[in-house]
Amino acid sequence: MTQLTLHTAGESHGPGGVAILTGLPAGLAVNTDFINAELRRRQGGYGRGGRQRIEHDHVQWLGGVRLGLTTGAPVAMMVPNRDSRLDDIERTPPINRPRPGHADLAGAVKFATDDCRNTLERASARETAVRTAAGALTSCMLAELGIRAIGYVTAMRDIAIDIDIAPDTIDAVIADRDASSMYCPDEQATTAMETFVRAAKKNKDTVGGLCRVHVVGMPIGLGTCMTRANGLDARLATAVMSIQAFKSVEIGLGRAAAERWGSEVHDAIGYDAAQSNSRGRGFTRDTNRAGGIEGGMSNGMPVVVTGAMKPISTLLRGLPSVNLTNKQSENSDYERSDVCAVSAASVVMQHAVAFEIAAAVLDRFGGDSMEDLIARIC
Ligand code: EPS
Repeated sequence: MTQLTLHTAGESHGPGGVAILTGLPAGLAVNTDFINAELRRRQGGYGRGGRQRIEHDHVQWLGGVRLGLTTGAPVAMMVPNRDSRLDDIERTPPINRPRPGHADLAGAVKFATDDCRNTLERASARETAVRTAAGALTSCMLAELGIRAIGYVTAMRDIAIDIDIAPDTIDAVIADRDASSMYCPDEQATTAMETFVRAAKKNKDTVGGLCRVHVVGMPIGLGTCMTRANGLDARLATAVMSIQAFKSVEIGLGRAAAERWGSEVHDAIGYDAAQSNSRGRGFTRDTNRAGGIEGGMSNGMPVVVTGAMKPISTLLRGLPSVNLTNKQSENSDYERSDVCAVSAASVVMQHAVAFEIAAAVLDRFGGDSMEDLIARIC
């Protein structure tokens, strides 16, 4: 059994995004319809830009899948781009005025060029399309194990919701989320968030927000306390911070825990023998301020992760910048973009978290086939 790994390649305006997943067990039913539905969700959300009217994102299987099942070989997949023009210098010209907040300037200096184009082509959030497809495939594996993740928008500027999600309520929250143009499972908050997006558009500005992912059905002991870099919290933090435009990540109460007494933070432990055969082994908590992780390991409660997405770096109004060809002050270049992509980010984050949970499940229980894995998980 090899460790679950993911590598992606591909540029925003190249032929497409490709991903190679190694370590998935054989015999996993590949739910292509679910994966394509998640790709369409990633393209949606109030405030998305013109690219999403061009692309019809869907996954193409290139390896490791046969007759609808994984074979145990590396799984290769592609999300093709309709807007493919990487070598067309007229339609994909140099970018010499870096956008503050994007990878443009640091990339130009790092790769010793005054053209930010190659940097932005790879740094673009377009890469999250194939990353979402790969994560959604691992969500298919988790679903067969009774583990489910839900991602949604939980806050924007001074609007915030705070909800608990359990295995018997997740479907209702998914329904509320999917009824929202902002992917926020609260009608009033959705309306208020839409107002912020309209204000940003009117002011030729952009807006970010907070995304939250809950994972229910969690076994105890995923991750480790023995090598802290492999702690489940450490791995989830890395996964969320790897998503374009994310600037912070919190587990459970997160930063708020630092502002409270210990007696107001730590989740008291109970026991109910009637639940001893459940995933939580009968141990109960009345609160979940730890966000389902203690000492780098899952404790059987839902994992709760919150990520902060900064506003998109490409502003219609531009921002003060420098022309790299002559170092003269000029406003930043404008590239087609979104006003708000926080809804899309909640989809990307859901499947980035799912990928790490799947990796931790395979680390703890292993199994070259789904049959082995299902027999072992507890
Ligand atoms: C995106 C694709 C990109 C952007 C956006 C999101 O496509 P294009 O650059 O051709 O418009 O619309 O990415 C950014 C704004 C960015 O700065 O990364 C996507 O598919 O999510």
